[in-house]
Amino acid sequence: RQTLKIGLIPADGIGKEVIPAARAAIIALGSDIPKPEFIDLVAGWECFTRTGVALPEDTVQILKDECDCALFGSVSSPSRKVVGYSSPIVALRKKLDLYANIRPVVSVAPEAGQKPSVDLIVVRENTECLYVKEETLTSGANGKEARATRLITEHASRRIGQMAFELANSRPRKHLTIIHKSNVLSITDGLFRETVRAVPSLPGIDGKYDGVTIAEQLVDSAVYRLFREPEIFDVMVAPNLYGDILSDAAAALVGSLGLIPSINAGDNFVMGEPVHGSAPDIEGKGIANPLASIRSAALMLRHLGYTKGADRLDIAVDQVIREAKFLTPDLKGTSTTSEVLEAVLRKL
Ligand code: NAD
Ligand code: K
Ligand code: MN
Repeated sequence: RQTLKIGLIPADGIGKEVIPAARAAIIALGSDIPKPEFIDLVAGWECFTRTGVALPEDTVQILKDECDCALFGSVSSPSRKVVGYSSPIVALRKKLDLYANIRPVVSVAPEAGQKPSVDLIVVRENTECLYVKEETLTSGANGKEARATRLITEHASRRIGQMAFELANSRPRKHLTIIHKSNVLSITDGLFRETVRAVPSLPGIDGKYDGVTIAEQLVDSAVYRLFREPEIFDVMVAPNLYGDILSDAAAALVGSLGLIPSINAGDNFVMGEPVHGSAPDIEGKGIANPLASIRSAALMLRHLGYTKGADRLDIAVDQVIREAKFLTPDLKGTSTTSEVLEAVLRKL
C-alpha cells in the first residue's frame, strides 16, 4: 500500500477536540506507515440538528468505497426520544458490520518494562443485544408499559466468541472469561454462553485453542471482582450492553475514561474510537484528554498490521503518562489537550 486513506468522523463535543490530536500523531509517524490521506466526514447530533440526518448516506458510502479505515470521535445522543434521530455510531457499527468492539484496559507501570497491574481486554459484541433498539410503549391496566427486545443470535455470539478466543490465544496468559447473566436470562444469555463455549470444538479449529483456559463470571459479580482483583482477568467476552458497562468500569481502574481506546472491527473494515462519549461537562474548554484517541489510532494501525507505527504511538503515550508532566485535569494535571499532544509529538 502506498497510501492509507483514513476517514475522520469527529462527530460531537470533545470528539472535535481529540480526533485532530490523533490525526497529528498519525502524521508524525512519517515513513513508518503508508502516507496517510485523511477524508473528513460528518455525522452526529449537531449534523442532525443542522441537516435532519444524523448519519448521511454519503458518509457511509465514502467509508465503504474509499477508506481503508476510520477514526470516530464521540456523539452527543440525547437522553429523550427525538423523532427521526438515531445514534450514528450504533448505526455505523451495524452498517459496516463491525461486529467486535475491542477495548484494552492497561495501566502504565511506573518503570518501562515492568508488568502493568491491570492488563485486560474487553471484547464486546457490537451489533445486537439491547442495541437492536426495538422498543415499544403501550398502556396497560396500571399505566404505561415499555418493552425492549434483546436479541442474541448464535451467529453473532459465535463470531465474537471466535474473535475472543483468537485474542486470548495470542496473549501470554491465554485466559478467557465469558460474561453473562444466564442464571436469570437462561435463554438469551444461555445461548451466548453455550455458543462461545463451543468455539474450541468448531470444525476446523483442530485443537488450536487447547491452551486457552476458560472461566465464566456473572456480570454483576464480574464488576465486583474487577474492582477487587483486576489481575484475575485477561480477555473478557460479553454481550453488547454488559461489555459497554464493564469497559467504562474498568477505565476507573486506570485513572480515566480519557485513556481507554477501542476498535470497532469487522472482517473487512476497522474503525478506531475512544471509549468515552462527547463529555458535555468539559466540551469547548480545550482540556479533553487526547490519549484515548491516540491509542485508538495505534490499535487501528496494529489491526491493519502496522505494528511499528502502533508501537511508537503506544510507547510515546506511555512515556507522557509515566513522566506526569503534561496531563489533563482528568488525570489530576493542569495541561490542555494541545499541550498533551505536543508532549506526545516530542516523544515521537
Ligand atoms: P462521557 O464519556 O462523555 O463522560 C463521562 C465523564 O468522563 C465526564 O465527566 C467526562 O468529562 C469524562 N471524560 C470522558 N472523556 C474524557 C476525556 N477524553 N478527557 C477528560 N475527561 C473525559 O459519558 P456521558 O457523560 O455519560 O455521555 C455524554 C454524551 O456522550 C451523551 O450524549 C452520550 O450519549 C454520549 N456517548 C457517546 C458515546 C460514543 O460516541 N460512542 C459513548 C458514550 C457516551
Ligand atoms: K466514543
Ligand atoms: Mn459506553
